[in-house]
Amino acid sequence: MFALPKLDYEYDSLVPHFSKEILEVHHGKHHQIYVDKLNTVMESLPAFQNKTIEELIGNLNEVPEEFRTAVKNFGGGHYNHSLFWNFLSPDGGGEPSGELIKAIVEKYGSFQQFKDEFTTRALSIFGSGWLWLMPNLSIVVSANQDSPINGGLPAPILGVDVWEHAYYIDHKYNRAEYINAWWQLVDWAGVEKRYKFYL
Ligand code: MN3
Repeated sequence: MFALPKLDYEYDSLVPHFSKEILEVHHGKHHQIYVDKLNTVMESLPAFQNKTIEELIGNLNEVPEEFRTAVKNFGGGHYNHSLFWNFLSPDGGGEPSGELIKAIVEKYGSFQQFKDEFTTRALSIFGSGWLWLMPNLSIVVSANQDSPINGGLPAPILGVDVWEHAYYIDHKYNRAEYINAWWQLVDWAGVEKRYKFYL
């Protein structure tokens, strides 16, 4: 059975950038619902119950067709959100350092240019989805609860949830305001650790 991951911080630790209320709803309700629905689907898939979430959504073609969409959506919801919480820190924000900043500057010209491009891409996603930074520092979009690992790509090293449920309580329709708040929480030390893991 899959379980809602415990956060490394409290629901009120990300204030003022993310409110306690949005964490309560986004982690405590939305993410929990993906876990519950995934577990319900898994009851019909006894042969898959020992698989990790990565094995499950990274090999969707092995899942019987009648359950595939449900596993992709609820499994992806669980996987994507588990990454998302881990990308944030009460001590986050600012700029990366070390090998990562060097590589970002090499690819994008400057940290600001990278940030502008990532922000523009996040704002241009129509409807619900995710924007990811991949280990090779390319920027990848996923619709709905799809994930880069569905298509055999490695796990992203950073990403932002642009579903309205991620920001409506704090910012109503204003995704730009939310993305700006999100930048203040990015745990760059963790991003750099994952970046170096793939080097
Ligand atoms: Mn979400």
